[in-house]
Parts: sequence; structure tokens; C-alpha cells
Amino acid sequence: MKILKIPCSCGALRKKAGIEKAPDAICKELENFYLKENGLLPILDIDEVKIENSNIEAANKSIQKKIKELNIPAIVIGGDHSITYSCFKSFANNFNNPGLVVFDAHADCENDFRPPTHEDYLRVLVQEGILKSENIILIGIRNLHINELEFVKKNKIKYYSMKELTENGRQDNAEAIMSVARKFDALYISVDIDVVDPAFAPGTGYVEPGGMSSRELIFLLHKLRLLRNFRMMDIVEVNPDKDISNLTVKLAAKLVVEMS
Ligand SMILES: [Mn+2]
Repeated sequence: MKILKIPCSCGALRKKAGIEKAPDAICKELENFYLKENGLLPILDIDEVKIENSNIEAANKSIQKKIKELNIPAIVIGGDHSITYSCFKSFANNFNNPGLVVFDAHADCENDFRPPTHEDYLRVLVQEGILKSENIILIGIRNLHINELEFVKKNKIKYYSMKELTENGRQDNAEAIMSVARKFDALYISVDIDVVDPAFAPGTGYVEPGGMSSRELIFLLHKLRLLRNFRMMDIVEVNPDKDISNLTVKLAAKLVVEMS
């Protein structure tokens, strides 16, 4: 599996310091995993995008150029969540009906900044016509701004809040999510690590209590990995400077291994 490091923090507004260290920190942890849980050996081919973190436009350009040339399937290690804008934009060029499954405590549709930040990359993807709103599934939502709730409802974006996920059985959740995701001609998965409860993943900018366990996330990712249309994933918003005992970095590394 191709692994692409994107040490970008320029879309993170006031919470940026430290996010750019995540790709190296996560890749260092990869060495500590032997076999995947399915018994297969992870084969990882690591590459990097050089990022100038003082210039978001230049960073977006570099990311889009690299993704265009990238052999997929691939896993991207960010970086703040704004990189999903550039990654998905380049990715979407190659397909007729690409879809995005997002694991995140937030909907990232709050504002409408151009270039988009990590608070509104999803809204901009929809508003620029790059991603159809019916081809989005948000999972793990638990802190929506009123603007976001309105946007999500108006655009009929499917979302599974933490509350709903908890009330329904995990198998039912997985089947409902997969029945939509398998219809895309190419599946892109974006994992904001804050979807996981801060007890498991404290190393991130916006900690949100009441999230999923690492195992609940891995359960759903294992299911999605089985879909034939899986093409790309990113892991974003890990901040090694805010981490405790490297827990969040290690979890991100495990996700890379399991999805490879
Ligand atoms: Mn988030």
C-alpha cells in the first residue's frame, strides 16, 4: 500500500502548532506492528509531499499535484483536515461518482473560507460541486454548530451521530453504512482522529468527550476495507505535541497498518 505523508498544518487556524509532526511520528510507530489482525503482512511504501506551512495556497497546489500522480489505493497521513479538500479534489477527477465516508466528531461545514480550512473543507467540496452531498456519510458526529446542522439538513447529508451509533447495534450500523458506501464508484475514507473518545486519543486539537472507542472505529474500518471500491483513506488531526504516552500516534499507526 502506498503511504503518503502530508505534514500540513496551515489549514488549522489557531490550533496548528504540532500537527505537522504527525506524519513522521506515526510512521515511526509503524515499525512496532508485525502482522495485521487478519494475519497478513503489511507492506508499506512511504512517500511524502513537501509542504510550505506558511502558504496554504502553495500547500494545496503541492498536495493536488502529488495526488494526481499517486498510485492508488493509498493512505494519506496528515496534517490538519483541510488536506482532505485537496486530496479529494484530485482524487475525484479520476471517477464519475466518488463518495466520501468521514469519521469525525464535527461536520466541518461551519464556514465558507476559500481556501478552505479544517473547519469547512467539506462544505467547500460540496459548494464547488466536487462532491455530491448524497455521496457523503458522516460518522461519529457529536458537536454540531447550528450553521452545520442547517447545512447538513438542507443538503440531505447522511450522518450517524454518536448517539445514534450507540443506540443501534454495531452490526446494523456497519450494514447501513456499507449499503450506501458500496454504491460509489470509488470510496474515499477520511478519519479525523477526534472521532475517537479523548480517553483513547487525547492528542488532537479539539477534544470531544463521548466518542467511539478505538475498537469501534477499527470494527467499522475493517468492514469498509472489505468493499471492492475502497481506493483511498486519510488520517488527520493527530497532534503529537498534545498526546499522552503516544497513545494517539500509536492508534493512528495501527489504523494505517489495518487499512493497508
Ligand atoms: Mn473534527
